[in-house]
Amino acid sequence: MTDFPFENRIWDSAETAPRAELERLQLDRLRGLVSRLADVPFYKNAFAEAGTSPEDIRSLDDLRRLPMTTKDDLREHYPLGFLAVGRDKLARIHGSSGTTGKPTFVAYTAADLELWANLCARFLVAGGLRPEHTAQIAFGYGLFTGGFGLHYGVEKVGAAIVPAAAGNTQRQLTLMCDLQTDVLVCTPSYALTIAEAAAAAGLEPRDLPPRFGHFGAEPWTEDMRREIESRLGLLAFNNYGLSEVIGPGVSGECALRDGMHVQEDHFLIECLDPDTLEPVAEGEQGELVITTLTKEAFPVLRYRTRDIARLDRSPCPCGRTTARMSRVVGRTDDMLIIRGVNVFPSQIEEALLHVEGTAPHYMIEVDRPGTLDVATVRVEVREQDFSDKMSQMQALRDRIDREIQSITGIRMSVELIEPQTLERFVGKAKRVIDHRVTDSS
Ligand code: DLL
Repeated sequence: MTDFPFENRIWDSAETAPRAELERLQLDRLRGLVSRLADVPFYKNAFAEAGTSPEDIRSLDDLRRLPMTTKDDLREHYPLGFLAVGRDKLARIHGSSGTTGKPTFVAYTAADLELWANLCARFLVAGGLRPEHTAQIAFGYGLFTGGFGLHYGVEKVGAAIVPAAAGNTQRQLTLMCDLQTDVLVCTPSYALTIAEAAAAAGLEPRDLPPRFGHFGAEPWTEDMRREIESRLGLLAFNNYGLSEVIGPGVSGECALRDGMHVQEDHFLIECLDPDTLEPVAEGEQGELVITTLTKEAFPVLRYRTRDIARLDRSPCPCGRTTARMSRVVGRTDDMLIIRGVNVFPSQIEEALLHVEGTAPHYMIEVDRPGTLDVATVRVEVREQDFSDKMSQMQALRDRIDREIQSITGIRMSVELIEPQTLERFVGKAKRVIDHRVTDSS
């Protein structure tokens, strides 16, 4: 018997459909999607070039014959060249945060918004949200899909919402304590910022009302989960999504927190080698490529997410039959190649969290002063561990140095800095400065 930390509630019976039934539904929906896409100029051309037509889709394996979509394709059809319905059918337009270049826009019909709310409700309920709860949403409300996406998901479950939005951390604490919010929704890095502000205000984890946290929108590690849980005194759940696909709601953890259940009745997910674009072996790490099966306004076919993760199709004791994706270890465009070795920022985070005495606040800077790459990790020392004694600080630096080397395989220069000196984040954290890229562009 599996022990659940709380009642294992399922929002929608579709989440537990037998795999054969699910796959029949997927095939049916894929065929419908391909016919709808034949009216979108980009796909019409891509189908013609690839010589495929909707009639060619006889099994789910035929997906592999269909063309892919990239972020650049969306950019080239800026602002709304991918619309599959008339403007009169639109109910909402969101934008991708895009750190480089123009933003990309994504659109929703009323039916898409209803679907989105239900998909968010599924993972929220799986992660403990109940109608009697009050949820504090500390995501940005705006073009970013985090705020509104989670807002309507919580509303769908029937819980009360405090739409706090991101920022004003002192006020987040006041709202949390005065309104006794049960659930906190934000990015993991903002959860940490809130935890730090709570400690500075003399609040103990047990003084903080939230018992559940739903965090997503950026990579984080298992160690970071433990850190957030112990500092905020809650159970932390991971959820994943991206605006081009729908926003939050693509996948999320159940009470067992052993991978995020992908909502496969609405999204086909592939895990491919990013270089060869061939499927990786089951359980291996690869780039996630997602097809939206049911979205009306802005469907995408085989969208290359650039997110690196693993898929697990083994049954989960919670009863959901859907595949589970691992944490995202990083993005193909976040991956640093330092002296030929591939390093993800999440590996540095993992190393730092293994070393007692450092705060999980860090910045990675990469440069190439001559012909060799030099990576510097600046990391804050915890208040209580900061010391004027050179020998103590040197020993701490050596421990970090060894841990980074053992996890990444390469040496980096480690700089210890005083507590509270690095930037704090209210949305997605930005922890890498790569001068090799910025200085040459
Ligand atoms: O971040 C949607 C979202 C909002 C997801 C709120 C979860 C909660 P974008 O701004 O388009 O959309 O960014 C999408 O963020 O491709 C991943 O690289 C990253 N990401 C999202 N969730 C996770 C997660 C939203 N749980 C990009 N773990 C994605 C790791 C995540 N990375």
